Amino acid sequence: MRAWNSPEPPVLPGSGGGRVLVHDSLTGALQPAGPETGEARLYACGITPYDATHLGHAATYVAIDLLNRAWRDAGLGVRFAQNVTDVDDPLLERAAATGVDWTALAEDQIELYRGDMAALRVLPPMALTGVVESLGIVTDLIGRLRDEQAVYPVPDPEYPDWYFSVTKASNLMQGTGISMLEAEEIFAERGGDPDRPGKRHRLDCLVWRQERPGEPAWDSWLGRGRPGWHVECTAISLDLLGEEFDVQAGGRDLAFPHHPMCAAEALVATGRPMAKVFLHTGMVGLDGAKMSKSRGNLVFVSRLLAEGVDPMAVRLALLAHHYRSDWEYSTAVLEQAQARLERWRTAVAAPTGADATATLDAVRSALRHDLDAPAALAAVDSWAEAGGDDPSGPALVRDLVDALLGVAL
Ligand code: 5CA
Ligand code: ZN
Repeated sequence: MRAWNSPEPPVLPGSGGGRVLVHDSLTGALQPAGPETGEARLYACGITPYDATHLGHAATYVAIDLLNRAWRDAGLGVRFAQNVTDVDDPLLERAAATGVDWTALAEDQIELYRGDMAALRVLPPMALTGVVESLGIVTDLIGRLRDEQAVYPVPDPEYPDWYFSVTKASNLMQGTGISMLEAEEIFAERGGDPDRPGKRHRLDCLVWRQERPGEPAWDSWLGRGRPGWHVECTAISLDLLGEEFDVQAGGRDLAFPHHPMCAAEALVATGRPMAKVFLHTGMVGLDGAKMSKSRGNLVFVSRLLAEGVDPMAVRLALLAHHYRSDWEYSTAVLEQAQARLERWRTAVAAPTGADATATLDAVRSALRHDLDAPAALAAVDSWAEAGGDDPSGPALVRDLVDALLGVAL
C-alpha cells in the first residue's frame, strides 16, 4: 500500500562523506550505521493501526527520520521499508470491542497515520507494506524455517498453531541483558504465550495461528489461519531489503521479544542475523506512565493539529529530547517548542544573521553522533541568539534545519 508524500530535503554545502554512529542494542555500544558509500538499508517497524498516531509513535518515527536524513546528508542513498501490522490480536480486539469492521478500522488509522507523518515531515518509506498483502512472503519464510526444522505445530487437535523453535537460533538473548525468567515475563506481557501446552520451549513464538471462529483467515500450506506477529517483520524486511540489512529500528518496547525474535528467525532462515544494528528509542509517557494504547493515556498528533498546533512545533517538541531517553509529554514541553519555533522563524526571516557555517558543522556532527537532536537544537538556538550581518546566514540555517532536522521554518 502507498506511503505518503514529503518534500525532498535540500542538499547542503559540504555534504557527502562521514559516518553516522548510533547506539546499537546488540553490542550496547555506538556503532557506525550504514555503509561508507552506496545505499543504506533501513527497516522501521510500523504501526498496528489503531490509536494512531500518538506522540510516542511520532517520537519514534521522527527519531528514525533523523537517521534517514543524516544518511542522505552523508551522501548515501536510503532504501527504507516499513510494515503495517494490519492483522493482529490487538487490532481485532479493538474492532470487536467497538463494533467496527477490522479492515475499516485499519484503513482509517493508516490514513490518519499517513497524514500525521506527512504533517511532521517524516520522510516516507518506499511503501507501507501490510501483512495482509504479504501473506505469500510470510508463508514462504515460514517454509524456509520448516526446511531447517525450526517450526512445528503444537499437538492441539483443535488448533494446531505453528511455532518457531527459539533453540534453533543462538542469538535470541544477544544484547538483551535480561534473564530467562525476565524474558518469559516480558514475552507474556507483549503478546507471547509461555504457558501454551505443547510448546517445545516457553519462549517459542507463534508464526501461524489457525482460524478461530469470527477471526479473519487465509488458506496456506500451514492450514487456514493468519500469521503471528514477529514473523511478519522478518519476512517483509528480508524481502524488501535483503539479508543482513543495516538498521532495524523501533521503540524500546520492541527490544524484547519482537526484534530478537525477528533476528533469530532471520538467522535460521538465512544464516545471518536480520540487521547489523538494532536501534531503540525511549518511551514517551504522560502522567507518569508509558503512553500506550492499553493504558489509554494518549495524546494524538491529529488532535493537536486539529486544535491548530503547528506540526513543526510538535516536531520540535519531540526533537527536544534525546531519542534514547524516556520522557514525559506536557503542555509545557509543547509551549517551549512553540517559543523556539517562533524565535527561529524570526531569526531566519531577518535579512542578515550570524555566519552559519559553524552551525551547520555543529548540527551535522551532533546528528552523526547518535542522533543528538538536543545538541543540534542548542546549536541553532545559539545562532538565532547571536545575530549578525552575514546575508547568507539565514538562508543556510533555513536549509540545514529543513534538511537535517526536518523542520520547515
Ligand atoms: N506493529 C508493531 C511493530 S511491528 C508495533 O509495535 N506497533 S505500535 O503501533 O504499537 O508501535 C509503533 C511504533 O511506535 C513502534 O516502534 C513502537 O515501539 C513505538 N511506540 C509505541 N509506543 C511508544 C511510546 N509510548 N513511546 C515511544 N515509542 C512508542
Ligand atoms: Zn516489527
